[in-house]
Amino acid sequence: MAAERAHRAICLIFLLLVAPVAAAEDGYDLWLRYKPVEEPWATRYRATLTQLVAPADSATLPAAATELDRGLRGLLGTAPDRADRVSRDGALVVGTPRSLPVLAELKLQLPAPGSQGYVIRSATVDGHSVLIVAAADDIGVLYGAFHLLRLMQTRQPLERLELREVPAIQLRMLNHWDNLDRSVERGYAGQSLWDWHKLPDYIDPRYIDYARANASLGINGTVLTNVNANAVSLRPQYLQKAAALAGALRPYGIRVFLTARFAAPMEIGGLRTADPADQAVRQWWEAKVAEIYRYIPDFGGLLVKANSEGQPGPQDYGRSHADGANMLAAALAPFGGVVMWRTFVYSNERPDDRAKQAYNEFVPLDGQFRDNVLLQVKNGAIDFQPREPFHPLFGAMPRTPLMMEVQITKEYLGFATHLAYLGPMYEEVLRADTYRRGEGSTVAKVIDGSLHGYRRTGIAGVANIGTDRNWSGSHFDQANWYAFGRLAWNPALSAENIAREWVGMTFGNAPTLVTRVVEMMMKSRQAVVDYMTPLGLHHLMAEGHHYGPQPWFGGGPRIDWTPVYFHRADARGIGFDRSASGSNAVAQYAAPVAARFGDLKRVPEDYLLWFHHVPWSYRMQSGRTLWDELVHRYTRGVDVVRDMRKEWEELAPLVDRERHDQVATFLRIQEHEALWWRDACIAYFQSISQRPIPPGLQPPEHPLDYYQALEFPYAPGH
Ligand code: GCV
Repeated sequence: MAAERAHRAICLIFLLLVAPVAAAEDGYDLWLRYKPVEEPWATRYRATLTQLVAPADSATLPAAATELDRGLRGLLGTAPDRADRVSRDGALVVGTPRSLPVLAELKLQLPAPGSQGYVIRSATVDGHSVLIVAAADDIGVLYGAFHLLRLMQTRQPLERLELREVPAIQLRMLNHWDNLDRSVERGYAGQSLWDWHKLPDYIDPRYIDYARANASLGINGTVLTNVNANAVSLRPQYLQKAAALAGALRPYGIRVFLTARFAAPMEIGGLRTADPADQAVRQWWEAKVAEIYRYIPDFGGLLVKANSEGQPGPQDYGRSHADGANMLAAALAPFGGVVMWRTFVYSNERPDDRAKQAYNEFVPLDGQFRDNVLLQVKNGAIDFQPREPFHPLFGAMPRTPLMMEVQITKEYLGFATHLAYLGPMYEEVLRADTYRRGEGSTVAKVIDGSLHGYRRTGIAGVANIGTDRNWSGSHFDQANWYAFGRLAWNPALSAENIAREWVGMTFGNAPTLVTRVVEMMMKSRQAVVDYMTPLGLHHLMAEGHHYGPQPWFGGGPRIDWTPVYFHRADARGIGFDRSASGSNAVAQYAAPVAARFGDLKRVPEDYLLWFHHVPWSYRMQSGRTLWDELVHRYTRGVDVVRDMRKEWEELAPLVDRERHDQVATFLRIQEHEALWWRDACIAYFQSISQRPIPPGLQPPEHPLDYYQALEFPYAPGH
């Protein structure tokens, strides 16, 4: 340990001597900074990129050529000469066989048209060795151009390349929970990017940079409006505005989607019902959808939250979710649009475990949806908690395409200030094994369609993007947007490699910097789990705004919105019994998974209190009692944040001052809040367990009533 520290210190001193002093940056450029490449890479790259042959005869190809020009200019100081045909070794040839006939002659075996894939490979053209970025469709060329730039930004060799990329998932979506008044539900990065008031006339240049960032990851769809939908967004005035946004995003391969408020036929259509069985309602939607397509010919479709948390839906009329979804799907089908129908439904009135309700509601409907409907399922059965076991719906609906929804915004992981890299969380759920078709039936295989042969596939991330100069509210939260996009393209990528890429592109490629920042990132999400909701605890956050801990809260309008409903702590123990002796939610999983989760001895400790009510005296794998382990985990979480602060301080010479300062300040906030979470939760649970703080660990700084008295009436994100 000491030797490792000494080695790190020596590396750091060495870097201090050789590293150029980083100039201040505000984070606006995201991972597309294109800062000058150092030697020997610069010379090497220049030799491989002597000429740019990139015809620009469509809307998207110029975007690719412009990005390459911009990127190469930044990375290499000058962009290679533009030419119509290859005349030198080292030409970069970029296009489709249609735009560049020489690419057709090369018989490149490009990914199929419509697949959005591309190749990057070395070849010989007219006797010259060249580098080719080619695709069957223009959008593949743009994706390939970004890939090439990424290789350079992360200092990868360009010689003898043979890359072929095809996205694993068709719809790679951002969901903006943005309201028409520019507030953002659970958004912590300023206002909504969409300046509805100035649209359609004013196209903020940020829309283009937003599109570039998304295209660099392969994100190809955006839902502009909140799932808690406002029917006004479907009025012509707003459709015109959405059309202007669609026009700005189109060259970057991003299609626009909207949310549909189920009661819109009543609220803006003057009808007396929104019953999907009513002919007038069906006609209203048909006309509305046709109208949308007049404004936005390549409109993607509608995302719907229905009969959930107060939103209207088909059940208001005694109809099923399938009836509601199919009505909209029928209207969209002639235009090629899809319905993404959310499965996030639960009812307070139903006495059943909230975790079971989506499965109970939707599994009986498997096979009843039209073929342009996808069900959008959250990663876990409750609600984007710091750690949830995978949603039991994955694998349980073989005849209905399920897409996955994750949060990129950190509603439950510390808003914008806490450093929590979500790559490992996404990876965890994607790799989770549903066992629905034997071992290896991972969630990734469900959503990429390979497990059940889905014809349509999708994944959605609830965006963390706003008007903040750095887009995401904090520099490190950009990594979550990045990781989501990269995994949406290829769910098999590793979160750690993605972090490495991102750090290189965002902060720089100095090996010490990359290694140490990646280490911080990789432990950061587990730290949040530990100081907020260790051992499978969940939903302990404050009511309403969700800022900070409130495990004692048991009031409010709905029991299933209260922490006491979820942790069930009593004198005997703590945890939600979802085993066969409790709500039996485990039975919703395939038998091998149910057997593991349902058995106190076999359940992974990370999910222990999610599935079991466990005595305080229960002996854990560490040999400690459950109570002692709980206090240890809470403490461990805070300790990791303290370590991250120290590590970040040591990296100051390698990061520009402006970004370093902000991260350092946010880490200070995080340490303070992590301690608050720890102490408040321990103080409360101790009042129930009546057990002493384990020797060597600090008791909470304040008595329980101090934490209970804290109020945050204007906490953001409502
Ligand atoms: C859009 C959670 C959030 C809500 C959100 C809801 C959903 O309950 O707190 O703000 O509403 O999830 O996903 O629909």
